Amino acid sequence: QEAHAAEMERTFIAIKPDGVQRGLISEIVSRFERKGYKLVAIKLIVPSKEFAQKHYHDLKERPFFDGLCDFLSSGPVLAMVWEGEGVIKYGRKLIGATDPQKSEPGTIRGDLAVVVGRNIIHGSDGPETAEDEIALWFEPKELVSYTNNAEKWIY
Ligand code: FUP
Repeated sequence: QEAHAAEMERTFIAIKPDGVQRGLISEIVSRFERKGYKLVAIKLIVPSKEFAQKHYHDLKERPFFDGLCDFLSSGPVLAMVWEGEGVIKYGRKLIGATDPQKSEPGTIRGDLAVVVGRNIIHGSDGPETAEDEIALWFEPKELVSYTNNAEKWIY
C-alpha cells in the first residue's frame, strides 16, 4: 500500500562547499534520484558562520567545531530535502561513513572524498535531526508537494 505523500519520511541532505566547487552536484543528486527518492526542496546558499554553528550545534564541544563551521560557511552549499521510505537511514548508507578513509567504495564519500574535514556531503542522522534540520534550512512553503507520474510524459 502506498503511503500518502504528506506522511512520507523526509531527510535533509546538503552538498558542502567542497562538493559544490569540485563539480559533484549532478553526481550526488543522481545517486538519490536513481535510487528512487523524491526531491522536494533544493536551493544553493552561502550560510553565515552563525548559521553553520546552529546547524552543527550538537558538535559545539568538539575540537574541530570552529574549523567545521568556517568550512561550511566558506562557499555555496546545496541544501536539499529528499523524501521516501526509509530515506533517513538509507540516505546515510548512500553517503557512507563520516571518515572517507573508512567509508566503503560505492558510497558517495567512499568514491569521491579522502579526508574527514572535507567529506563533501551532510545527511541527517535520525528522525528528530531531520525534522530540526529541515526546519532550520527551509521555510514550509519551500517544500514542494507533487505526485510523480512518469507515464504522463510518454507520448
Ligand atoms: P556525519 O553525520 O557523518 O556528517 O558526522 P558527524 O555529525 O559526526 O560530523 C559532522 C562533520 O564534522 C563531518 F562531516 C566532518 C566533521 N568532522 C571532523 O572534521 N572531524 C572529526 O573527527 C569528525 C567529524
